[in-house]
Amino acid sequence: GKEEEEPLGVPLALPSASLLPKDSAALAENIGYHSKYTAGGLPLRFTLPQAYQATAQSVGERLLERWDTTFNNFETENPKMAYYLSMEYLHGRTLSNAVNNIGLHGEYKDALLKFGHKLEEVESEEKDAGLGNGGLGRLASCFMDSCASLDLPVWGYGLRYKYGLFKQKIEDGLQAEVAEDWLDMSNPWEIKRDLVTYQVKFSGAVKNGEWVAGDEIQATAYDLPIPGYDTTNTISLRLWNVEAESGRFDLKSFNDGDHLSAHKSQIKAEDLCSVLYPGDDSAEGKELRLRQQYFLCSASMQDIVATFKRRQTAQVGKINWQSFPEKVSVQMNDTHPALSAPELMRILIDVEGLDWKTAWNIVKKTCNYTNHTILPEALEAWNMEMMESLLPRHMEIITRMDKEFRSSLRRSSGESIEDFQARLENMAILKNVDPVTLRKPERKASIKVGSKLSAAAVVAKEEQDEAEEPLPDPVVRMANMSVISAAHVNGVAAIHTEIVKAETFNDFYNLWPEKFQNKTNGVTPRRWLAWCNPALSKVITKWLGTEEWISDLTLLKGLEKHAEDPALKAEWVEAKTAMKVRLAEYVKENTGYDIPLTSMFDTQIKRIHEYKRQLLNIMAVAYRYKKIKAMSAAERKDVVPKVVMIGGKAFATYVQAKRIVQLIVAVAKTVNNDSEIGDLLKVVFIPNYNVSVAEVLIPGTDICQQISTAGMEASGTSNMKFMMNGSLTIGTLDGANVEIREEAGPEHFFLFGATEPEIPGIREDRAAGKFVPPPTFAETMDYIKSGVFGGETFEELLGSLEGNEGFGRGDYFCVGHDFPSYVEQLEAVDEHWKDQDKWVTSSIINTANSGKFSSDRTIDQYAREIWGVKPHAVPEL
Ligand code: NBG
Repeated sequence: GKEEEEPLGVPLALPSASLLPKDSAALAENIGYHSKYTAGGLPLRFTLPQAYQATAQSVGERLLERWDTTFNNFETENPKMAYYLSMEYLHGRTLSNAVNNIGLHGEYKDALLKFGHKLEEVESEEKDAGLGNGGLGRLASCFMDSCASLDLPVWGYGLRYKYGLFKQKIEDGLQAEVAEDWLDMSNPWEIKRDLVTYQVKFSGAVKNGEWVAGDEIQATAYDLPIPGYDTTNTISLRLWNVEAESGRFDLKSFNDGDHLSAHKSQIKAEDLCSVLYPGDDSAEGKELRLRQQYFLCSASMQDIVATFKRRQTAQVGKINWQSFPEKVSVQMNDTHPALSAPELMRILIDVEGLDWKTAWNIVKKTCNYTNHTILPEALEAWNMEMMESLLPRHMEIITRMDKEFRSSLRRSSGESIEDFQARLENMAILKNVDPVTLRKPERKASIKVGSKLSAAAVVAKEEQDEAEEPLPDPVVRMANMSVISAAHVNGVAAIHTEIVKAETFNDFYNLWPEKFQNKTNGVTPRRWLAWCNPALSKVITKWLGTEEWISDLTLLKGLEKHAEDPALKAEWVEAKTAMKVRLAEYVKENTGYDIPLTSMFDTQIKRIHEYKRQLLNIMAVAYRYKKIKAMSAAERKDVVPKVVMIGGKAFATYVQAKRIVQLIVAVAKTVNNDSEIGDLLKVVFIPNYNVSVAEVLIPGTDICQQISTAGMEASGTSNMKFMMNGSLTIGTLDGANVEIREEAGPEHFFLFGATEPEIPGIREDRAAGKFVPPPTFAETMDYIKSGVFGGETFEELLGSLEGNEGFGRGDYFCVGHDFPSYVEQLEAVDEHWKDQDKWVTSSIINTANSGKFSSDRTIDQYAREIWGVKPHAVPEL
């Protein structure tokens, strides 16, 4: 890296105490200074955007001070570090979280009031950093918060996409996507490190053992400070960016007058970081995506190695490579950063001169892999030819890894040769290759030139060749490579880990049972309870008599003994109502719909996906609507008034998901404008669901929907956020629902649907034509098809639920099967709601038992059981 070549400069002694004042008067002065000198915008005005920029600058300085202290401490004390590599971070907004985490919320609030601004309004000016698709990216951000708060020496690495996840609009009842240029206002939180740059090579060829690249791109580090709660410890999320470099500008073409191509190579390079790949639980096999993945892995691994060498040299005086795994642990967030392993091999062998065996021993003690999905379509497999042309040296390394793995595998006693070969082919890294050469297999015996076959025989042979299926392309299976090169492999909820062990990676589990662990996901209680739900937080703190729960969420358990106390219940309802008011205002402003506060607020928010079954939800809504319409006025008095809210983005090319959005929007329009129904039922599609929208929706929700087909949702994390905020859950036995129900107690959870072991049988019956649609389900299908919802018949959408094959899958997600038990449990929810006293107790009990789902617990387990890193508190400033 360039960093090594630059003179490091004279060390800057850091003051041991903070230089920056923190009282509100000084903060106001500081904000005034920044609005004049650094915030730009309109000269001598103090508009909201300007107030945001100035406040961000002021907070940013305070973070920088902490960040420097933390970095300096890690640099001089050289603790073992864990590095979290992720292609996605769904960071959301920074300002509100930062002022709260560093304990200056009140001070900044007062300071801004001096300018006539409300802190919440200033905070709302910030655009969400949406550098992720869904749960996987948000999990990474929650993990960063917990690592910092637990004083752990951890850094995150990712990419600085120019365009994050698209903005969703609803136009003419359909989803439309708009590019999200989140950096257009400049990002006041990032610190560009001009001296931290690395060259990342692509293409070319390996000549005499040396990789001569065809193309080189420079990665530049941008650091986002991640402040821990109630600690000085402020860690880094380092995002790599491709900068326009003078080196890439082709001066010769420019001088020759070919201005466009002079610019071209520059543009091509910058393209690398321009977009976040869409996809949550789906893989997109595009070359640009592979380039991005390698860019992340290469820049990060070079940085990690450089840091190791620098610290070892300074502390120990020499570099002992054997100690690398004692100083470094790498966590690969799904298979997207799987190239970390071969990249570390390349650096250790080609750059540092280690032999294969030594390097491999280091790599397999250093890397760890988290699996986040068992959906086969999401398991990445890269075309070998493409990989070879883009990363020729890595393809060599991967082939050798595969070869050694294959030859290390032994037949187990009683295993037939055929079974052994099948197992080997299932576990190997390379697929569709000749098992001996590990290359694309040659077609067997074609007709040799000059052979003595009759003309008829030649024709017959040619016909036969044509009829044969073309040989499938060899691919590199990233999941297999990850398992083979990782010290530890983990799933993200108990049931998911069991499936991983028993199915997805069963052969690996039998071979290396000690590698496999479960790490049930968690969410940060700071953003997802303490900061997003000020009303409930106040009540919790009052009744527990301490704020300690914010850093030790298990303390919430102390609420349970008051769950029947009328005084707590009254305060609980008041807090919930305040959050429902805030939510209703949001809905009014963003959709125009009025929603009645006394209704039950029922919410489903997540990416739109068939397995998440928003279709099941909206079909039950249609059924409810039909039923209410058929009721007499007297019967209607008994109906529980309900507001059903659904939010989420559909992958732009996922047609079926977009049709689901269309149906929800259509149902909403019809139901909400039906005067006969009035306030008994309201349906809202919440547009542009993202982190900051979730912060409003979750605290205001009474019941949340976690209704995926059993076995398909690895964990889910919104379910945990809802539980913390006192929402009840209706759900299947899937992902973290299983553990949520265990913690809350089954009487405070509404369970329905087939269980995971039952699903294959249900699908088989279906395919065998044995499925009889339940009458309520068939009736609802017909009702929707009749065109009640805006004249549309939704044939193609509903067709996927029909027949043995349907439009492809024949109700693969078992919507029809689960419909009756779902409707039954929705009725149980209504009954529970009618007894408000009982409901509020259930709500308190849910919050009280949500302690397990803090990401502090999850991260503590990663630190102890996978990374081997210890808390390393930085001295107070
Ligand atoms: C998602 C799962 C969720 C899980 C998150 C975080 C991917 C590939 N997986 O169920 O679908 O909560 O990961 O672990 O995005």
